[in-house]
Amino acid sequence: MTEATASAHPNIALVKYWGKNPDDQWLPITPSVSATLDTLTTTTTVRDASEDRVTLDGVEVHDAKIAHWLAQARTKFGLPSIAIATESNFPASSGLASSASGFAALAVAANEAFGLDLDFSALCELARMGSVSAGRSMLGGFVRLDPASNEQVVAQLHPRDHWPLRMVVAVTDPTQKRISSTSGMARSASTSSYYSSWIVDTGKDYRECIAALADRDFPRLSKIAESNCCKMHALMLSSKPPLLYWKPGTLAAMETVGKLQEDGLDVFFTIDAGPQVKAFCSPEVADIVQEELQVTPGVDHTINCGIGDGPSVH
Ligand code: 2P0
Repeated sequence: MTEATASAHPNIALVKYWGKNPDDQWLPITPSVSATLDTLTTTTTVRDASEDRVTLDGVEVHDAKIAHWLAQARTKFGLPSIAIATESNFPASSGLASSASGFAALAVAANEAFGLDLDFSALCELARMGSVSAGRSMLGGFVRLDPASNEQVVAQLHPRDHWPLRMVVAVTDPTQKRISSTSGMARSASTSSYYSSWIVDTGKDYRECIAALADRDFPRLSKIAESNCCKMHALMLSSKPPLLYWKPGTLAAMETVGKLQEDGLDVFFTIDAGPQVKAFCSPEVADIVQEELQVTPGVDHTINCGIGDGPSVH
């Protein structure tokens, strides 16, 4: 039997991706920068089968996103019928980037199981065919995804030991979001009058973020990451009908981060297409950030992560 297992971690964007290239659904319209996490992990086993089957956390499902990926991957890379069994140690589809770790693990496992022998660029493409952000989980540390790059679209900016930041996730609602990122960003592109400004601003934020990371300049990174995140949520809110991913606990956790900043702590927030708040901070203050977020009203629980590595084959 042909079988392989691979693991990958989610990544959290410091400069966000929200919008596809209209001519290439596997490429974003803007560049983005992320940090790959440790602790949160998706592990996926693939093997050949008489028909496609998908099991998520032990339950057989029909997952439209995986079915779409299979159809694309079959056409482009000649995948046979496969059984996919995938498990994550964190909630799926709730703004914790489970599709990024999921499709990164799936691409690596499929490449291994079926001897596709893809180079890094093709392997990233296979991951991006599931979710664009999965391309960023193909590497550890600090990663950029630049659709206009003359070199690799996905590249590592720095390995994880360049800057051992921590990230505390304040989980305010672990249930699945109602509007997927794919449909949300299509709505923003077609209905928001802010969309063209978002594209221009994100290009600037991308360059600023890369400079802040290179210098390990926390105040500069904090300012650009919070600003870019808030611009993405303004874009979401300006879509018609509006996209509101926040819960009351999301705002309360943002306030907690703001109070900790006033106390002089190196911490900033970022929020994705879901209600969880991610607080990046220096390692010295991670425990106090976690304690304060844990007692914030509306926060269900917290998870404390470091910067992690790229995918691994078992
Ligand atoms: C990001 N997000 O840069 C942004 C911020 C969500 C908000 O990448 O349509 O699951 O599958 O390419 O990759 C989530 O979008 O979307 C995402 P598709 P994906 O992290």
